[in-house]
Amino acid sequence: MGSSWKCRGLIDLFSDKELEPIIDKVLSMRPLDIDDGIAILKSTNLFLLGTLADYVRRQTVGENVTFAFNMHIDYTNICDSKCRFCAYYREPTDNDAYTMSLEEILKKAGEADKMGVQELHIVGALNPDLDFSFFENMIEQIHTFYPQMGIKAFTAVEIAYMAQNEGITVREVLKRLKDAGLTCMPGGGAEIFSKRVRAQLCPGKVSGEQWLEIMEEAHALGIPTNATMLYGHIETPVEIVDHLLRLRNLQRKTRGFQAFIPLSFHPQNTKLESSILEPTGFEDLKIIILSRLMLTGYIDNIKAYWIMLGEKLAQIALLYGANDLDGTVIEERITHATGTVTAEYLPVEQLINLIKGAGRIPVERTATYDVVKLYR
Ligand code: V47
Repeated sequence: MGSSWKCRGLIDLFSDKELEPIIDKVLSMRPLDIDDGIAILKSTNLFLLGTLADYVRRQTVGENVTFAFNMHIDYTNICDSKCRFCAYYREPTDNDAYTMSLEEILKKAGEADKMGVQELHIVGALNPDLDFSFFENMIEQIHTFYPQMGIKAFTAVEIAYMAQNEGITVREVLKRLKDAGLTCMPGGGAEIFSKRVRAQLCPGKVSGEQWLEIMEEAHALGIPTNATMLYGHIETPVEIVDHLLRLRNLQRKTRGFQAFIPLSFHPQNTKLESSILEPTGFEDLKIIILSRLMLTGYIDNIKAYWIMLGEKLAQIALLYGANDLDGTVIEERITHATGTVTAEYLPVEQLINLIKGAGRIPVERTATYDVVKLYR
């Protein structure tokens, strides 16, 4: 019996007339459209949808769950953008405003190297006092001293800001960073592409269209990138599905996205604290399911980011479509600024335990998803 028939049998257990067209499309590997995405978001049949997402995950990436031994270097919290969903940014005059020097950053990279870190995740904020040579030197020196470490650095938003401040093109910025040793780019700053949402939450940031153009430019230069989506604030179901479809359209053209990371909103310590409750576990799992089902055939790696989901829900997300668990995440500051109660970092043994506990095979990966080590 084929595996889609076995899946069909399970699905019949949770029978749901409204989801029949989606079930048919998924089992025959046809792409879902905007109405399918909205129907998934409106449905409460979590077991059925989870079974479908898990089926698709098995067909596309198998039983391995990748994780990175990674360290975050959040080089500054002084930011011109002042997004309403952010708890991390500071004014230059705030007591806890900071900017790391190149020496401090190199010291951290050295510590990371000693620990066996494979991926440095370097992001910060839009700090007008930092000029392009700071970023170029940072990447160049880390790459020179620690050439074996993957450098995943700077969101599309930071890239646009560097280009604007330096008076050069985005392409020139990306090219010079790649020449300096940049391996790939994180997917931050995507938020939700909707103009309506961006006007209310982050009017100082590049538009959704500009974010996508910068990623297209990076992909054209051979820089792989990730993509994110911040959900659980003022966005509508249509805006969520539209975000995923726009990513799919670009991926069809470039094939440059290596992973998709849904980011669950944490309102604490932000301007939205008093008006918005954080997403429930049910919503978090639905977004993981939706991501797997909408992006199948386009972006294979769906990341469960335990810093935002919590370790236990991130583990369960592995049964609902996720295949990548991020990561050891040493020294993350952006989400921790919301007062989140997740651990400071997870040792490799704990990641392996979570993955094995979900019945899957842990695989340590590089920043570009090559296998470092398989833990049977
Ligand atoms: O761009 C900001 C989001 C992003 C909050 O590419 C918030 O591998 C929730 O992009 N609650 C930064 N989210 C994190 C990020 C990321 C994380 C892990 C892996 C990768 C990757 C990328 O965090 C920001 C923004 O979208 N964010 N504030 C908040 N209060």
